[in-house]
Amino acid sequence: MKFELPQLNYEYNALEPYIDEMTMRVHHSKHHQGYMDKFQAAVDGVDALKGMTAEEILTKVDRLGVTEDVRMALKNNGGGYVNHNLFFSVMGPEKQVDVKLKKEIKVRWGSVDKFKEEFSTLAGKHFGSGWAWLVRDGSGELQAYTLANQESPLSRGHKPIFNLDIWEHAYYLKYQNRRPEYIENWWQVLKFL
Ligand code: MN3
Repeated sequence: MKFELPQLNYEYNALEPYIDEMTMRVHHSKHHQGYMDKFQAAVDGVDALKGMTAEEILTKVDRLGVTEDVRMALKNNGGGYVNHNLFFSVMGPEKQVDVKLKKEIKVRWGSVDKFKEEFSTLAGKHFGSGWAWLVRDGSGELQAYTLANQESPLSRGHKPIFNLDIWEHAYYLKYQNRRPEYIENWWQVLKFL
């Protein structure tokens, strides 16, 4: 399969002042592109993967019967590609509130504010590079957790709803070591809540 880099449906400066233009530009055109190119190269090297979507590959990444080097290349770069596709699509300059999701969050966490607090704490405490996730697990329940590096919830049978990038490249130019401030501001550009 020939993978494509989804274009943003907003400008690089559209998330200012919460996420700055330079961060968005480098993140999308360099980091995201880089993951995609390396993923493409790994997939092109294995005939059996050629008909599969990126999501299928990540879902089955531990059962593909490929060498450990290839498995890690698929996991890291395929995860990087798919995780960023979601991340850039769930943000925007205008809210598109998901009323049904909000209702479900209220049932599960008591209130949207309580959910945000828990999610922010998880994201703030995560050690090293990774992502914070809201997912639907195998039985359809909402779950919030963090995963290291570019690991995808798809590989554990969970369906991602939205994600927050907590790699330093996502915030360092503007926020340096102030990850909690980045997280707090990110809620402003998450479309759904
Ligand atoms: Mn990133």
